[in-house]
Amino acid sequence: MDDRLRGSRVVLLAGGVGGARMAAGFDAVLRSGALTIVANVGDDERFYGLQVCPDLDTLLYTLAGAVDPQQGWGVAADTTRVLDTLSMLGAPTWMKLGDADFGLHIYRSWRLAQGARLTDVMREAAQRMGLTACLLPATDTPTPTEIEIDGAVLRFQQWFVAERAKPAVRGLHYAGAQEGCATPEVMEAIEHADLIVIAPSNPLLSIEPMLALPGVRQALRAAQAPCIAVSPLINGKAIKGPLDRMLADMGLTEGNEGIAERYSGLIDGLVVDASDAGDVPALRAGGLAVLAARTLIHEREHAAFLARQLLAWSQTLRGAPMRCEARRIGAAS
Ligand code: FO1
Repeated sequence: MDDRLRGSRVVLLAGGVGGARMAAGFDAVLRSGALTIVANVGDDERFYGLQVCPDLDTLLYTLAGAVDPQQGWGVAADTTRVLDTLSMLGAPTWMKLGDADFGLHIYRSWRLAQGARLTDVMREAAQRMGLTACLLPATDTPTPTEIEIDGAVLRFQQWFVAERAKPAVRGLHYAGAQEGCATPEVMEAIEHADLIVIAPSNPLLSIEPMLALPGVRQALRAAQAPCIAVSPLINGKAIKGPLDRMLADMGLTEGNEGIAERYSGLIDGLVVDASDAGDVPALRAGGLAVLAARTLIHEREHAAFLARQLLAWSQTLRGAPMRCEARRIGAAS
C-alpha cells in the first residue's frame, strides 16, 4: 500500500462486533496512532453497581487480541465463577459477564467513582492492553438507548440480551443525548481526520445514538475529509442481529437504500457487499458514490484487505464536487 495512505488519520464510528472487526482491519494497515475509533455508548448499562460498556469493551478486546472469537464479544476462554456465585445468591444473571471481563468493569467503576472521565479510563485501559489506536467513547455522559415496544420501554441490554431482541421495536429514544455532548477529543478527531468511516454496524442502534449528540452531524458535514459508510447488509440482510426486523417493524426503508437513507447528507460514498452489487445502479442514480466489495469480515487479513480498499477508494472521492453538493443538500434538510 502507498506509504502515504498508512499515515492517513482515519476516524471510525463504530458499534460492537461489526465495528470491532472493521477497526481491526484499519489497525493492521495504518501507522501507529493514525486510527481513532469513536464508540457508541448507548448500550452501556449498570450491573451489580458496575458500569459495563459493551461496545467500547468489544473494541478494546478485539484490538488487544483478547476477544472471544466465537461470540465476538467478551474475553476469550473466560470463566464464570463470579456469575455462578451471583446466581447462587439469587441475583439475575442474564447478561453473561465473564470473570476477566468483571475485572475491567470493576476498574472502570472504581476510576469513575474517583471522578475520572470515561474517556480517561478507556485511554488507561487501552494503553495497558497495548492498543496503538485511540479508542474514544462518543460521550462521557450517560446516554442510554431506550427501546419502545408494545406497552413498555426497555433499556437496550434488557431488550437485546434478556428479551433476545424479540419484541417488535415501535420506537427508539437516545435518552439524554440531546442534553449531552460529544467529548472535545471526538470533535477534534473528526475535524482533523483524513477519512471518516462509518463501520458496518447497525445504524439505528450503534451509529445514530452518536449522531444524536448535539454537534456531531454538523461536525461530520463540516469535516474536510470524505465520509464513507460500510453497509452492514450482506445479500440485503443483516448477517446477525435485529436490523432487518427493526427496519420493517419501524416502517423504515429496507435494504441498502434504507442504509443510504439513514446516512443521507452525511456520507460521500457507500460500500456495499459484492453480493449486493445489483443495488449499485439505483444507489448511484441517487447521487451517491458506491463501491461493491467483499465486506463480510471473518479474519483479520480480510479486514486489512478491506481497509486498504477503502483507503484507496476514498482517494477518488476527495474533492469530488458531488460530495460537496450532497453535503450541501443534506445540510439544508
Ligand atoms: N450479548 C448477548 O447476546 N448475550 C450476553 O449475555 C452478552 C453479554 C455481554 C457481556 C459483556 C459485553 O461486553 C457484551 C455482551 N454481549 C452479550 C454483547 C452485547 O450485548 C452486544 O454486543 C452489544 O451491546 C450490541 O452491540
